Amino acid sequence: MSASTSTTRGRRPAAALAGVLGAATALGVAELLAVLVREQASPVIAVGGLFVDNVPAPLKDFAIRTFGENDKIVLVAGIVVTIVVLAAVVGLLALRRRAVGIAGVALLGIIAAVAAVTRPGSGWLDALPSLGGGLAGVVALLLLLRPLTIEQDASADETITQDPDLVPAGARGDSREGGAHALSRRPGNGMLHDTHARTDRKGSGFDRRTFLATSAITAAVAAAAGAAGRALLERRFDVSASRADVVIPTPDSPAPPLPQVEVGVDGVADFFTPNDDFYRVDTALIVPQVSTEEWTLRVHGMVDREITLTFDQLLARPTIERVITLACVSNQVGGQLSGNARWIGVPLKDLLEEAGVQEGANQVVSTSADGMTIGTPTESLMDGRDAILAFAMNGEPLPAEHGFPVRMVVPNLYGYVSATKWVVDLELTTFEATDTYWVERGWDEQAPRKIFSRVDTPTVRSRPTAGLVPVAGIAYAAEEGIAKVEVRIDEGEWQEARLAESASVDYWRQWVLEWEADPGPHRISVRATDGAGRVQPEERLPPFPNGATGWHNVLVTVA
Ligand SMILES: Nc1nc2c(c(=O)[nH]1)N[C@H]1C(S)=C(S)[C@@H](COP(=O)(O)O)O[C@H]1N2
Ligand SMILES: [Mo]
Repeated sequence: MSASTSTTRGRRPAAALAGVLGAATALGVAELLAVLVREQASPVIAVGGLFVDNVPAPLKDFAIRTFGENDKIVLVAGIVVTIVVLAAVVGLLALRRRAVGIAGVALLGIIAAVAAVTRPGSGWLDALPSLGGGLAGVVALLLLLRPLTIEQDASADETITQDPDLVPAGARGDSREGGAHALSRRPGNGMLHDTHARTDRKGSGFDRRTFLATSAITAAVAAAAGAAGRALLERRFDVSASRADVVIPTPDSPAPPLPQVEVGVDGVADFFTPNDDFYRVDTALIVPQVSTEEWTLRVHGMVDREITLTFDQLLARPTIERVITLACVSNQVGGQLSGNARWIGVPLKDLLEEAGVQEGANQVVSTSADGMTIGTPTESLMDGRDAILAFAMNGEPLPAEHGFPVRMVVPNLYGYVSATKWVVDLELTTFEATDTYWVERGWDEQAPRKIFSRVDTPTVRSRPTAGLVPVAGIAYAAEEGIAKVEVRIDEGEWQEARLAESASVDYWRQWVLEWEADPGPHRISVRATDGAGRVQPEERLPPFPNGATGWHNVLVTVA
């Protein structure tokens, strides 16, 4: 047995590797083919997008909570790992039956192709990367399997028991692995065997050298195709040039000058969140790249006059500049999914008035270039609050991740019911007639923001020294604004914090309390009260289905 054992040892791991390299080739080639279509047609992105759209809300919530803004990387990594595992299994199956291997790879390619053509904004061409990649994967797998299944002399008995694939039909009955391989030597496979240069090497089922060489070449081809594809994709579909060309007009109505909005304590979130630090939440695995040249906005549905705007036409309209705080409904108690920025854009009210909103049109459904739909009460866009079709954020054109070239920003509503990025379409309709993306997934149709307060400093990790320690953070209350913030140490009395000046009810507000801290562990709690006297509730509710509630508590150890 020893001779044959040595020649066939490692065949199974090699077959698994063949599967993985086949998949790598498929993915690499697909990436290259996606250059001809669009980034979203890449199989991993298409399958990932399908997954994102179908994850149950609690899982999505868990992902945001656990991985934060890395959730997309985790998802893509998860898909790649899944593909690698499936591919290894396919490789092993293919060792026994080529047809199963071919079918396995083809099936993965077809699944990805179906995912790609059913994504928002796709066409039939979106199937090309997955199908072409799948084909390349099949070819790679077959090439890699050749040195693993070398034709042998049937009299090499020792090998026969080791290597059931090579058992001639008549000898199969007593083979260790039984009749499962009845189809393992179909003519198609035989052809590959026959053309192999070393078929006559007696007692060798595994030509290691050829396998290693083929593996190295396949891996190189896969990596080169993938890298070239990525580089070309990034070059072809990139809005930086378009973004650099945008000249932001001076707003006709600039933001009013700000009073003293900072408490001047290190560690508190800045009044303005720098664009690079601004939280990002969206379903897009690939940031949609929409240039100003191709962007248009259509306003239609229950309107008297349909409007279509180009980017230049949008900029030519009267513009306003406002500071507006944005928050995600998935923000946890004490969470970071909130940011404050200075936005410049066109008032949505003006645009809707020009279109002429018809009686009963209580919902505006906005659609993004990547197919996201968001439903906003028409009332919230018309009631005089500064709802903006924004093109600038903190003095720059919108960053691509934050919706370049144009997004919606509406004060006092959670992002998922108002803040459509890459927006291209506004349809006046009713809540009765149309459910939007998140509503279809169980989130509430209407979601005004809930009162919120957060301790930014000290933190669990900071070790303040005994004495005066500033406890500081931010607070926000929709509509009425923040009237009071109170802090409690170790379940003691609530103490009123000093508030930075309020610039508007639409912005978050900093606060600070000077705390005479004793050494040892302490628990700091915060709660806010709005202008109507409503106190932030203690009860802990999760973000689903309309936003979290509860007080933020921080444990600190004073040295
Ligand atoms: N096109 C599109 N717009 C979107 C989303 C999205 O998934 N796609 N997510 C919304 C949600 S849930 C939030 S909280 C805000 C976040 O905006 P930001 O990423 O600029 O902070 O964008 C909103 N706009
Ligand atoms: Mo959100």
